[in-house]
Amino acid sequence: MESPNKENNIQYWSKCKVKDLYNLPFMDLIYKAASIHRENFNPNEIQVSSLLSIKTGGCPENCAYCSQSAHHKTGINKESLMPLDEILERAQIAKSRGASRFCLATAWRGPRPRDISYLTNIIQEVKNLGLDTCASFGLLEEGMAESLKDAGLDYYNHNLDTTPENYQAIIQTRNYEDRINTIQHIQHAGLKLCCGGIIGINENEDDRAMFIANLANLEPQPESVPINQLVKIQNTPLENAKELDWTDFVRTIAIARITMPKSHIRLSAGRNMLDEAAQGLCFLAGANSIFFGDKLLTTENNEESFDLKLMQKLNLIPEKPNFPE
Ligand code: DTB
Ligand code: SF4
Repeated sequence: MESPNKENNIQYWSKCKVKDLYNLPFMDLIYKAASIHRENFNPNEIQVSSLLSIKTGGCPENCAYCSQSAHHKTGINKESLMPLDEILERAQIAKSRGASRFCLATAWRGPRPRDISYLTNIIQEVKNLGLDTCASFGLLEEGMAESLKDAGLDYYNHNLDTTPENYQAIIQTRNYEDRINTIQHIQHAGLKLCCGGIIGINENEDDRAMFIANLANLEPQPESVPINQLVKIQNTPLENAKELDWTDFVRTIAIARITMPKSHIRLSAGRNMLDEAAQGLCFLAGANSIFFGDKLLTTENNEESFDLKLMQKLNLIPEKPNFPE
């Protein structure tokens, strides 16, 4: 069961405690999560991020859910790095549509030392547009997180992906400890951590509870928590994964909100598989961040016009961007 961490009074979340939450009657769970949400945030505000793949396809990693792995024949081809002016054009458009954060992603295992200088240049230029920046560049070697931080990077996205127990079933080209090492580099460099993972990958309720408990037990807790639902991609090992019921998605959001009360919980990939009402329920259950834009990395997102209408119907307003004074 839960016990306070003596050093800094942070609550430790055991699997059984999180599972008890997960199994609460649905209405009780949503009510609890919504109450915690409004104690910590304005429930009518939503943080808006925009995502761009700046280096697509041909990834040497073999994540079983991914369209960009060179190990699966998905039809997504290896492209070269997107030119800076195109990246900036996309960032400018995202900003004009209300995004406060621009997330740059690359399909590779991690940057090579010689990649750092052009990555830091991209970060500086995007930051100069008045956007918060987030990078999802994979595993980081010693010193890289500091260089990115010095360039003005605000967030680094590095997911726990799934549980340590389930890790090798989903990804064989790296291990859970590799992820933890990079997370430590990110936090030691003073970068904000964006860390979540993916559900709907044949995990069970125990795995979901453990996955959220592991996120909640990170110290400090991640500032941003993307919860992704599997988008089934043809010719990947998970193309026939068992269906995730929408209530399980909402329950996962709710337990993330309860266990990480001060984090932004992001409805990430697979959001467009939920209808308007289910997305609304996720916001009630504590989700307060979205990816906005018709496309994620390679898969479809909610269309912008759909999201604008949804936000209007639910009276949700974008959280103010953090522009420098
Ligand atoms: C995260 O957890 N979700 C984003 C971001 N981090 C980089 C990626 C979503 C990708 C969805 C699949 C695709 O579009 O290819
Ligand atoms: Fe590569 Fe990321 Fe896809 Fe894994 S999820 S195969 S690391 S692009």
